[in-house]
Amino acid sequence: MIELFTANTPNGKKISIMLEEIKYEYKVVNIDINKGDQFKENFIKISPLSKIPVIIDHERNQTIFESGAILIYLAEQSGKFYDVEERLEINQWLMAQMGYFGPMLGQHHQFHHYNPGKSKFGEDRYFKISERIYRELNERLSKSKYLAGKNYTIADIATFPWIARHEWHDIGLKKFKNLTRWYEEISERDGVKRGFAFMDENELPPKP
Ligand SMILES: N[C@@H](CCC(=O)N[C@@H](CS)C(=O)NCC(=O)O)C(=O)O
Repeated sequence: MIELFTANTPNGKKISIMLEEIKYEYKVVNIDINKGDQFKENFIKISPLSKIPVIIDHERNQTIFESGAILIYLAEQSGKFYDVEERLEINQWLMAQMGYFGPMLGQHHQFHHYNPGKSKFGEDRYFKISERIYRELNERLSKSKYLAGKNYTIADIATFPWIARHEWHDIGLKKFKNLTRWYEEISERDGVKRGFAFMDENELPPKP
């Protein structure tokens, strides 16, 4: 059994979606990051950077933090969404999500959604970067069905919950035809729907 320490955020949803996709049994432990649960001593023991998500795989007595590392672990364990022959391509798109799409869109959330009016520089900078990410993903998806090629992989699972915050981004997902095609298709997957609703049974990926 997997114990998933998490919150209802894009990084959290990457792992609930993956666990639903591979049909693993798991139990959710809610970490309230707004109240500071991530800084509690017991949590830091399993999450040295005080961040969700973290999993404990009780069968293998293994604790893993960092969502990209968790996705790779679950993909290797299950043999799904991380084909050996496609691994180099998958790794590149997964790392791009971890080091670029997620952190930049996360800053856009901070300036544009949570704290508008506090910093024009921050708002403009991350709006432009987010728009650029939409353009770049749209371009990639004009040549490739999924991010890493013809198959749905953990690179898509990592990126999807971030694009699912498109209403916060205010960029206009629909203007990006290929990204919208990819987004709509992934939104319809049963595992994605279940993983999206892991903390709120009525939550669905928002329509483009
Ligand atoms: N690179 C990390 C980022 C995780 C992350 O930023 N988690 C946020 C919530 S989405 C968090 O736990 N923030 C609490 C904090 O940093 O105090 C990953 O992908 O796992």
